[in-house]
Amino acid sequence: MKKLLALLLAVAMVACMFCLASCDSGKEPAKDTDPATDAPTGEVTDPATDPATEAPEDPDPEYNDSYVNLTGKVDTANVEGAGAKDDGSEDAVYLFDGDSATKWCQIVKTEDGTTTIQWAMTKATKIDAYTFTSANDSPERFPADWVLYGSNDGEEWTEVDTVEGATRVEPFFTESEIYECDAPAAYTNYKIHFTKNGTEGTIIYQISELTLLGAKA
Ligand SMILES: [Ca+2]
Ligand SMILES: [Ca+2]
Repeated sequence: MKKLLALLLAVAMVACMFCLASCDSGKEPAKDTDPATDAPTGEVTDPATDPATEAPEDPDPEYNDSYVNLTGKVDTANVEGAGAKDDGSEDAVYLFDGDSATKWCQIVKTEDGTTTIQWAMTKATKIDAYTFTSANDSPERFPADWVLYGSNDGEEWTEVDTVEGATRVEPFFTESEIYECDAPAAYTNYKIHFTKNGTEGTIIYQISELTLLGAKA
């Protein structure tokens, strides 16, 4: 009987040691798959959620009936229009990044309260229409009056479109109606002279996206 008890005790001890060992080894893989360390890395490198992979030249389904999105043909190295921030984080180039979370925001200090943004296309491109997207705050900064010009030498400019009394676009991050150009033609350079925003006395203009559209043939 004593022998049997001793044997049972020995078996129990071995089983217990085995259990401890396997619990221990079970902890190791858990450290490697810790979501706190792995998840953020996965998000940053996930191509599906990286804004840089969202090519703006892809036709936007919203315009499929009449237009294709030509914003990807903007030469982003040749966009002029300083923003309000010294670090350049609100410059006009952010109108063309396909991200409504970034914006062009300019505090106008000219006497007549007007300001101009300018950009080049990678090649002469006919812009038939365009939209503005509102930004993340302050809807009163949305422009009301402007003139769009085109040029092929950067010196002689031709009026392409004039808008007066545009409807302020709300809520935040919302795309405007489609503004159709009065006199579209192929140009390598474009500029917009903003002459008035939506609120008397406001000297700040802001838009998050400028989407350029070409009519379908
Ligand atoms: Ca943007
Ligand atoms: Ca028009």
